[in-house]
Amino acid sequence: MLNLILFGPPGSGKGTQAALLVEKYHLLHISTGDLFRYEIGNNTELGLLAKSYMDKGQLVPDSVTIGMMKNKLAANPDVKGIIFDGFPRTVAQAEALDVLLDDMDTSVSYLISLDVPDAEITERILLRGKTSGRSDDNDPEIIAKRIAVYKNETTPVFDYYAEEGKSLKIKGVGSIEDIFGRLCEELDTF
Ligand code: B4P
Repeated sequence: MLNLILFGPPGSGKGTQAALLVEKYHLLHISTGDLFRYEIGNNTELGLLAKSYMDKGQLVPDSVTIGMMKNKLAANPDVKGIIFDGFPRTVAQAEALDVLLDDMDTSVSYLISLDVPDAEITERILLRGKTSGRSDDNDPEIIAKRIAVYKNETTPVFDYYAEEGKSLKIKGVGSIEDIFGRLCEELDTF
């Protein structure tokens, strides 16, 4: 099974690239951000809870996020492989993911991080904010908070998988097609 963690700061293009990768490699795409937005759209209890964190640029608590991931994996037992988009975002989530995949007799194959400078990220998110309707995309202060959370809480996940020789970085700046080409080059060696 090919299990890829697509990693990188907010707005680095994880969702954009994941959509292209699932088409080419026929993998299951799991985006925790999309799962939360689905719950928010349906006004569920989980959605209301997630929104209270997302609107502030904070991470949704690990227990909630891990529980949601567990349900999603249990609902999809027979997949060829999975793209994890926006998960894990903390070391506790990474540890939980390893256990969940171990129970499925599989493991993380690779973590690929999209490397994009802060200034470009902020520009991209603000641009998306004009049409996305996402309240976390419109305010430069919230965006700065999301970037700070990424640096403090999420980058240790890169080091966590680097210890197993599974982490790599690719340049996340350029056209969407060029970045997709770089990702495919890496995945085709798997
Ligand atoms: P996410 O939904 O994961 O959002 P993201 O990091 O902003 O998006 P992504 O990197 O996928 O960017 P995209 O392709 O859209 O998270 C949102 C929030 O949910 C988090 O802040 C957190 O609160 C919560 N959450 C999610 N997962 C969690 C977890 N595991 N634990 C706790 N909380 C969690 O690209 C961004 C923009 O750039 C788009 O407009 C795109 O068109 C553009 N773009 C893409 N590639 C480009 C390129 N090459 N050049 C120019 N523009 C490009």
